[in-house]
Amino acid sequence: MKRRHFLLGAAGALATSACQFTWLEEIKKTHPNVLMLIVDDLNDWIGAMKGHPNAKTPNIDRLAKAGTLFTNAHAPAPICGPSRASVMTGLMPSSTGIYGHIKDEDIKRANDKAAQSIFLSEYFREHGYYTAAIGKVFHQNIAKNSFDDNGGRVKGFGPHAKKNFKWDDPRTNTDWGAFPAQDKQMPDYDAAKWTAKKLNEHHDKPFFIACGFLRPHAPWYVPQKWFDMHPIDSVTLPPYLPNDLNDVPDIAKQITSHPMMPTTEWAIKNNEYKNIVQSYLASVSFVDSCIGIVLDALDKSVHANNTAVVLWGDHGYHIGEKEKFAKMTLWERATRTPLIIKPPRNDSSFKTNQQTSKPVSLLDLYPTLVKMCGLPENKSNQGRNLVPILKADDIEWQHAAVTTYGPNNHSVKTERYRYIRYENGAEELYDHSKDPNEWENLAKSPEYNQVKIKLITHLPKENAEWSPKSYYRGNTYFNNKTENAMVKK
Ligand SMILES: [Ca+2]
Ligand SMILES: [Ca+2]
Repeated sequence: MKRRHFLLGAAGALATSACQFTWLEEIKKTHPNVLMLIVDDLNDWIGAMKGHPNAKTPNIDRLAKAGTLFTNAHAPAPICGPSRASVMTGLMPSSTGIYGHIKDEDIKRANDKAAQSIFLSEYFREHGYYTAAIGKVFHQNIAKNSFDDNGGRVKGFGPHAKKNFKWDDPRTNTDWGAFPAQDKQMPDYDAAKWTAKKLNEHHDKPFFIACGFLRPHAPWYVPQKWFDMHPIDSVTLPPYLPNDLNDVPDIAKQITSHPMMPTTEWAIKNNEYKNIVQSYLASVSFVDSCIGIVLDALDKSVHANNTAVVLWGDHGYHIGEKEKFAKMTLWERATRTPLIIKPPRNDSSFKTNQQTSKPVSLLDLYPTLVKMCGLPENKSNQGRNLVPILKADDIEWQHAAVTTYGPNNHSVKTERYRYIRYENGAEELYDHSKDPNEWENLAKSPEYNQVKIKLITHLPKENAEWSPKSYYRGNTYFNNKTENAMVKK
């Protein structure tokens, strides 16, 4: 258990109570605190990313200015369970076989590779950090013993109206409307307050504190004042192309079929499209205010100068684009999510007020935070250390961001292109330099053959079998995958 004494070893015999404070200050210069903020189902509708002209997120925007905003960051998987498992284990879904949801306690039982993993928080704890978390960090909660202190998570996604307002299907949380009356009735508000309190405490070790917010995950219920911030008459609809799916392969339609969700045609016909856009914008503004509570607490605390802050959404979300209100696709709307890394203020080697369009993955968080905090590399990490980008954006970066949705269905995103290849060999290709909405599938155009050959080199070399511990039952394609994995078990 050499690792457990990593920081203590560095301090040597100095750790007497009289000089403990100075000792801790010294330790934190090379081993800063980490505050990790996770926002469920957050797409690029934040002010700093200009994903929607009506987005109002002053707190997330000020965090972005204080560090680096990755405008081309993508989830390892476009669905909560595998995306979070990937961030916390540092392993790709194509290595762990976690393609669908998974119970927290089953992550390390998914397959042999997953069993070897050390959760990000455990790695920090093993190297002398105090760790604490609240809310939705893993898919369900906070995996048992994965943090020293566990503030828990309320069941579900917050208070629910007695009767759904607009959409009522027991297979989904999807519904929208102004509810409940006050912010303090929302679990995200409590999570922010709990985290603020932790930041106000003295800690005798560097800390790693995580806070997992639920909004803008559906139901899009937040108090009326957040709807008032986005008056319905001022709401702009996102770019929408009817019949956009006419040029995608059948398998793309199969894996992205979500029969429990409203379709865009339904929303237009029932005059609900603007209401849904408004409720998602309101949910984002609400969660932004909770993030503000935490950031204000950090700013006022003794930890203000030696704490790195990282904010990420676990994947994006379609708000009507490509005929759906859903995540769970390999397209830009579902893979792209905000990633902000703010360095500790007392380390001037990092850039602030920087935006980068280099393609990166949330998988890169583990090795990046380990490096930022002066811990030894975890050799099993499959992501990339982003610290060189945090120090200068003009470096060479030949990498692509890979998103996986089901075994051997992958999307590769570079600065210019998105290439998708499904398990049956079907393909899509989009050129973002002229088609940021991914409307025109160029995969069959011969002039792009050379481009495709290059993009294919980024596909994962390993495609683990679907783990019998993982499950997703939402459409025929995934129902069959889940059932087959169970039978094989
Ligand atoms: Ca999610
Ligand atoms: Ca199309």
